[in-house]
Amino acid sequence: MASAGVLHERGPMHLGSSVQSTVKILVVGHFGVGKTTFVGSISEIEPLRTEELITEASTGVDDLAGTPDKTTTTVAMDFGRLTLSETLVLYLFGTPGQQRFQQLWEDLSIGALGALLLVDPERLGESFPVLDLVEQYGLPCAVGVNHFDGSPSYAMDEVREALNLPHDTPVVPCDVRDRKSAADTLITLVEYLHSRTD
Ligand SMILES: Nc1nc2c(ncn2[C@@H]2O[C@H](COP(=O)(O)OP(=O)(O)OP(=O)(O)O)[C@@H](O)[C@H]2O)c(=O)[nH]1
Ligand SMILES: [Mg+2]
Repeated sequence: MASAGVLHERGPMHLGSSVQSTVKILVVGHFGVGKTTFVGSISEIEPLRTEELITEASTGVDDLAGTPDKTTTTVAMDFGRLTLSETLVLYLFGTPGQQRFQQLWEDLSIGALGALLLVDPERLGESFPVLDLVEQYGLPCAVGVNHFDGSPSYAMDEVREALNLPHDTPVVPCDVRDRKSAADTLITLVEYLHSRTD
């Protein structure tokens, strides 16, 4: 199975000749939960970002309370790549978090095998519209609980219960800024996807 021990330094890298499977994964979550940070932390190629400055037009639309230092937002997608083993490569597509870009899910979800749902335990309520989309597009998902500095820590089962998740949905702690943590979270998702095909 996959292992985070193969994390490569970032750079221009071609796919190895031993690669047998490429898997498309969506990285989803509400506004400002850390999707772009996650893809940037983990990608072995220079990540593609589509960030625009948050302008006054978003006043009253985007809730900046949880991330007051945030100045940009994703307007189309993030893209990155992670080689998980000699034979398995993940292509990561981060979705925009703002509800007004929801129609992009239609295209982004095509061919995706599953989704990593990032949640902020302090703003769990904002995850429900995203969970609805995950369900609508039929994406099996694992949940990464992004622990922001200074926020209290929560038991994973509390998060599972609050989000009303099925008992077999993996719920794991995750620091989106940390490459190893991000890789471990993706491995949890891949193992879950694999277990569903057994
Ligand atoms: N202090 C702190 N900041 C964090 C942590 N995790 C994420 N952040 C910050 O939270 C913000 C998250 O921003 P993004 O990664 O752009 O979030 P996003 O989900 O892509 O946002 P949208 O695309 O606008 O929906 C960034 O400013 C991160 O540096 C954390 O654990 N602690
Ligand atoms: Mg983003």
